[in-house]
Amino acid sequence: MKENVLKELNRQLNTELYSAYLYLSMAAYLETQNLSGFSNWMKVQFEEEQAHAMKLFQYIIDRGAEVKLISIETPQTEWNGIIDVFEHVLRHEQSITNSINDIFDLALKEKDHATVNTLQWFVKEQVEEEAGVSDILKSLMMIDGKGTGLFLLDREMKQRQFQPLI
Ligand code: OFO
Repeated sequence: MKENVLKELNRQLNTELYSAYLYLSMAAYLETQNLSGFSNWMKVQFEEEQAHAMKLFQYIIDRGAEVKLISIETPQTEWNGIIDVFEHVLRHEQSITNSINDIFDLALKEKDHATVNTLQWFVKEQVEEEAGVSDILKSLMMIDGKGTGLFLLDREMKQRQFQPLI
């Protein structure tokens, strides 16, 4: 694998671990807001991001290249309510999409077909992630992030369970 592609894959691995850390921080914050359903949603998100990181980890190993772990940035710990949290999640996922697209472009340029193929999974996943978060944000806006609507939505968020990636 070309050195520049490997470097970007290792950087993305770190970004996925940071995403996990960010969502775990959001889960902790949401517990302080008595939103245990939304906190559960974030804990599942935390697991998903770790699985994304491991997908890249295994891919790098399978290509006979070296995984290089670096320190994970400290995540934000306070937000201004539930709408602020989900606006942040959407912005974050959009930045992940851009990051994946950039590596995809690089892999295409380097004619690294195996990496292009692996990243295709991430491209599709990002469409689903952004759509899911955007739906939740729209529901939160509709109920103005409070009242009975928030109580019911929090109950719905409690149902989310981690599904192993395929
Ligand atoms: Fe949320 O998709 Fe990975 O980072």
